[in-house]
Amino acid sequence: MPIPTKPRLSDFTLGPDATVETILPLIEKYGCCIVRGAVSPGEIVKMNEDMQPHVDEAANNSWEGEFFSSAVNFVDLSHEVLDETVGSWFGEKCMWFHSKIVLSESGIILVRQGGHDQALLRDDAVHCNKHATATDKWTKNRETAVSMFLAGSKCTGANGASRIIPGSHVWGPTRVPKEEETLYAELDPGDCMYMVSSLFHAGSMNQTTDQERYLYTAFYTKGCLRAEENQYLPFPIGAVKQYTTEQQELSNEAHADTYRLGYSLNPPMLGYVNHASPGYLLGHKIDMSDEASFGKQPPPGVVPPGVEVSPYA
Ligand SMILES: O=C(O)CCC(=O)C(=O)O
Ligand SMILES: [Fe+2]
Repeated sequence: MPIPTKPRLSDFTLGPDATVETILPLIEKYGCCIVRGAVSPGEIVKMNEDMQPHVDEAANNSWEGEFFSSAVNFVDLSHEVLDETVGSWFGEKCMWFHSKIVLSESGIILVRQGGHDQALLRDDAVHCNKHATATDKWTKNRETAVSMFLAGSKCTGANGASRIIPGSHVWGPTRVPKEEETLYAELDPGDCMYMVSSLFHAGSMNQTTDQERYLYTAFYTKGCLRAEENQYLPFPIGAVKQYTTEQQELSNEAHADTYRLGYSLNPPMLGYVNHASPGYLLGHKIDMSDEASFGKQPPPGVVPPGVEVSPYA
């Protein structure tokens, strides 16, 4: 059902005893759900301590903690929304393929003082999820990913809490996200927000002078959103380098062979390594703006989607 008035956070907030059964109806209606106290304060303190050296270094983001120990709902919810079974004819016999989630991304988003509001976006644009039509009733097959934002610090409108547009997961391609439709997802440490990747949201400016906004993030995507043959594990990077040309000019075409092996970005950042194109591991000079196509004009004949007006305005 479309949402007639602007929702409040409390409309899609649950306590620590939330289960997939109680979370899912809120995801259906709002595209997101906040679980208060999903992770205990003690665990958050320990996670923050463990991460601090890595944050200080800001280079190597790997961390071997038990990230999901309390927030188990996230794994179950992701299975629930994203796992898929397809029946396909093999001659006259129907074969069934069961696809299960894979971890798509994990990290920390730390917003320090200053910065600026990020533009409202749908994360699933990376998977070319077009949402060709708006719908009154959300269904799982609209989604390519599910994310969780776990607060490592207090997240407030002042210090850069994420902005979200509850209900925007059912919008079609012509509906333009407006700032007046957003809510700040205000969280205390240990609170967790689950979100489907069709939901409009954005990071926000930290207007405080003495606080950092600290968010642990993780995404699951469909197990079928990858190449059929794994091109990365069997081939050591030294072998892949053999395919690279000696050309050093700033031309991404020069590396077309290894791009096709997956050592490249799908716009804007799908397939990144350490926030860069994997081509850097092969010693390529990368023109990120070219490869990631940020701000590029559409090709001739492709028109931007039309514009629909917000009912809240
Ligand atoms: O920093 C945030 O609050 C959210 C950022 C985000 O979701 C994004 O960059 O897609
Ligand atoms: Fe995002």
